[in-house]
Amino acid sequence: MGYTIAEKIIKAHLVEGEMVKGTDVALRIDQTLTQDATGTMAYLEFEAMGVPRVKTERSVAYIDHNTLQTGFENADDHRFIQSVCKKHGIYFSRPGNGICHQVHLERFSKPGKTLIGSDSHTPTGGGIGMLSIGAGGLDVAVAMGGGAYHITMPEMVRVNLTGKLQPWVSAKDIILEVLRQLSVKGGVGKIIEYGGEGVKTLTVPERATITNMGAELGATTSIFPSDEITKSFLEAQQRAEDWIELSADEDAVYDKVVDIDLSTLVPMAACPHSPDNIKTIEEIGAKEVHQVCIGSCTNSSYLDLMRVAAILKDKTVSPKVSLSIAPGSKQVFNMLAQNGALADLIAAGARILECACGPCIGMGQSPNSAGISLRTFNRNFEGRSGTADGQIYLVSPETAAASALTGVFTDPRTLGEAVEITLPEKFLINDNMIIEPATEAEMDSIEVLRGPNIKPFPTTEPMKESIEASVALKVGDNITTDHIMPAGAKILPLRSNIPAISQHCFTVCDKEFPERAKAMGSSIIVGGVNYGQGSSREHAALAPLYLGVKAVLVKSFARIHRANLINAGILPLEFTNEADYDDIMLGNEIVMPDIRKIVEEGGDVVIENKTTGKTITAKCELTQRMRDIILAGGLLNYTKEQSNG
Ligand code: MIC
Ligand code: SF4
Repeated sequence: MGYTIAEKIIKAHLVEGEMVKGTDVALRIDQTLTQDATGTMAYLEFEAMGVPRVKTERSVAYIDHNTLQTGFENADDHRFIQSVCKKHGIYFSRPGNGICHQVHLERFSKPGKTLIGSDSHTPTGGGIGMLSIGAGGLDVAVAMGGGAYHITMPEMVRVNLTGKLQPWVSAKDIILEVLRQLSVKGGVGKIIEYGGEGVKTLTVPERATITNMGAELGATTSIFPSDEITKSFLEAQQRAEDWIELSADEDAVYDKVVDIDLSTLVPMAACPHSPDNIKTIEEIGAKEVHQVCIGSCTNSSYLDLMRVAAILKDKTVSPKVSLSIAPGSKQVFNMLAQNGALADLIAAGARILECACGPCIGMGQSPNSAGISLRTFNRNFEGRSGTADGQIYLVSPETAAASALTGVFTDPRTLGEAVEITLPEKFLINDNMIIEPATEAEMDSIEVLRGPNIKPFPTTEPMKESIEASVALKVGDNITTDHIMPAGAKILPLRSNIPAISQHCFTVCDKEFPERAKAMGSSIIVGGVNYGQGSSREHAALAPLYLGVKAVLVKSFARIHRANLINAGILPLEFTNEADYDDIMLGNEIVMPDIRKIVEEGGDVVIENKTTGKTITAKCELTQRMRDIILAGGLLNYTKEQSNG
């Protein structure tokens, strides 16, 4: 039996377990990446582990999320990360150098290698044939220390691409079609692999748009083969030596196959408030548009922005629209500046932002109230833009640019002859914004610089014999990490300060939650299906932990968030019988007798509801390692226990 692309990489990196679906496998990690919003915590955790120098082939820290610097907090975080990197062997990408996934793709990604990153869009690297997985900061810290990364061996889905995209239809429309077919939970527990003749029609940045937004499927990761197209991209980045060929065996076995004929696709949008709420631009009709934002790790490559510049050239943005553009990296920005495309964007009236996440994470550019905003981004969760009633549509750069000109939803196919942009034979290479770490001889003399906003990682205790708690919150289906731990310009600066950030936990759903949970002392949260979808932010577990949450009881979980709960020592429970969700209410007092023993030995968890008198059971399917982590009170305690023997 042959192997899929992902199986080949997993096999070559397997340090524990066997490639049996649904079982725990531990992988050797070649590269890690962090960004600043999750990075401070990850490096505090790394420091707490006491490893002097990273043991990976390449670890890189990016500053791209918190670049507004409305107070001292972000700048302090940047300084802290820069000094930690210098000391411990990590490359540091300075603010202004670009969005982590775009820069990593350009400068560091390697086909056939493994990468974990403390950001859910790390799978962008799958566009170059790298097994790239989003994880919590603590998992990344452990990997930097040389520890393996554990995942449940996923199922394999093949997306078979045939044909060729019509003019004006874009890679974004391909992933929107996959989301339409599979939904935001369709990828949970799966790796999505792209194959078929249609793959040869897509460049690496286009493939990366698709794997990036595979995060919205809930997938473990997505991956493309590494072929001649990958080779020419790496050659153009002057990294020809990093290329290897990689493809699935003819007789590789997939659990599911999805067929997409590229020639049948049309321009689409993900409508408010979910990335899988797909309509064609034609179906939406000539609806008014108030704002257009082009950029983010999904669509800010050289190709994307050159196409936008060609559409906007010699025209003016509609007076009804505010158009902002954030190039994905300094490489892209610089190339646009040198070839004149930047001048075309400026002349058309685009508001040029720095190379960073910016509006994607609510750092500025919030739309007007009830404003309709077309964005080339990957997430349109309610409130994420910073405007509670903002209506966010996710579209391709072509649709975004066409609509910016007209002021209404515009199918780019109405623009006439398509613009032909090809990848350059040589990208502009200038890594002067990437700072190398100190040598081993110098590292001891480097001082780590901390600011007053940087508070230590919360301490946790080993699990108690039984849990007595109250229900502090009951929420519905598809709760995102933006509900649990909102971001945006006001809250993001508190990412290094768990006591302060926890005051904002779940406030978009229920303003009283933080105070109530604290007053209860020991509490649980009840939720529906796909709880915790979206970001990898471990703050969505650490803030509840700080507020006294002991367990989260839901119908089903999203992968990274579940792992983050376990890493924080919070028990992830799933209703054995989903109908029991209806009977458990806010304020109910519950007991989980002998919970420590159940976690140790396995089996269903018994939950006695003292308020209603009803007893229900919940599933707690954990691997042995996960059990040990929960019993120890989280991954940090567990890792320390392990290294103390
Ligand atoms: C996001 O897109 O939600 C983020 C901000 O990049 C997060 C990480 C974070 O919350 O810091 C992600 O996707 O993991
Ligand atoms: Fe940044 Fe947005 Fe990408 Fe997250 S999704 S890494 S916030 S650009």
